[in-house]
Amino acid sequence: MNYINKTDNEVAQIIEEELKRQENTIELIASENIASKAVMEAAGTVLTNKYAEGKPYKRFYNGCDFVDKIETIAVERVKQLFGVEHANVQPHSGAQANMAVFFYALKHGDTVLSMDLSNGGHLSHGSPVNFSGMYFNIVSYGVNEYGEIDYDNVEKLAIENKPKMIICGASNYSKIIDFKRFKEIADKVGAYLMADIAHIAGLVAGGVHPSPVGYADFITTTTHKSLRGPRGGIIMCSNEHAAGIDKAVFPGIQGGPLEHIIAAKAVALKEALQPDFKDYAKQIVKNAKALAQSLMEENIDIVGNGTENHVMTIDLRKTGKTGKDTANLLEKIGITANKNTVPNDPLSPFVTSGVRIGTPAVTTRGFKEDDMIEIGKIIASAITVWDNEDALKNLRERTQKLCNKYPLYKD
Ligand code: DSN
Repeated sequence: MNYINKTDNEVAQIIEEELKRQENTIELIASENIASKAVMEAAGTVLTNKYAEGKPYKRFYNGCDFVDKIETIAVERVKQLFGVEHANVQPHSGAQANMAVFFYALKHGDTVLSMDLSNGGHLSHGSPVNFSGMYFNIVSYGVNEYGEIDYDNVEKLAIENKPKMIICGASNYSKIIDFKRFKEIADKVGAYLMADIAHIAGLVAGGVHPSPVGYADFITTTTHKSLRGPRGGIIMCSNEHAAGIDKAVFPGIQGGPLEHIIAAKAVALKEALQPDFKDYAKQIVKNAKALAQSLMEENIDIVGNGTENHVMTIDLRKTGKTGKDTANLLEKIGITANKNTVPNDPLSPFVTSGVRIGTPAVTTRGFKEDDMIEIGKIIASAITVWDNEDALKNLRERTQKLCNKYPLYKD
């Protein structure tokens, strides 16, 4: 921070405050993680100075020798980690990765079958307020009261609506996704299958969630969730679609790639290729199961009665509390999470009856099952004591104790 301090003390101080917030908070936002110092170092390098429109060794600018090497390493590592034929590491985000697939695979007005946002889907899978919902004909599937995809219903909707593309993969889904079943449905109606594995990419890489490779025509992901890299996106596909996907990313929807972020992606991918990343992925799931169990033992409902991956949704309906108020309350006692709708939520997405929680970030920090049991008890107590300031103070002390036990960064 030496340089920022000298140039812009105002911003430097706010970054310091954010660091303290992260150090002193239990991060349960299911889509967040804690990137390594190596990843952050790569993101903060001279590579930010470089324009490199185009693909490695086929650029529109000179001076790309070194960014070519770095981008090639990143691509090769994606191929190795996920076992895919082709990867494009240039998408600036998961939404951009999804947009590029839409741009390549579809024409304006084509029909897409995807999971509804309020049932766990993503904004860029067809929400009416997103480009995907504005320019394409979206047919949605949801989850049943147990929080599970009803595959028979997906098949029925596919047969009725003949989509050009089916999207699987979610922002809030706590069950294993049956990619094979999705592929069978897509084949039945001649649709492309896109799997957005942004949330579960680290679990797929670590071997604790089945892979969509071999089933999905296009696989998109972010790099900053369970994969634990810098903020960004990746698209994977077979060689058949490689040239078209690359063209859709550039010049289709993006200009110059962020080569400093691509370097950080390469570093994160190297970390994910190490044997201990498999242990990390396993621990994410163990921690999530322990947290769900602890909450349910404390009489807190969880959508689907548990989780099979890294994420779950607290169902607050019987408590009379809203997701919005509960997430705000948790923040007060040092736990960050986000309000989220539950299946058939009677409340609006701005209020909600649920809170989504997940374990990738706390697992990076070193939390184990016993700590998750304690977090479950703290959350349940908070919902019970609600506005009892003394009791909340005591809960804040308990979350601080956990934060002190596991420093955000060890050195
Ligand atoms: N993917 C969303 C989330 O899960 O938080 C953000 O776009």
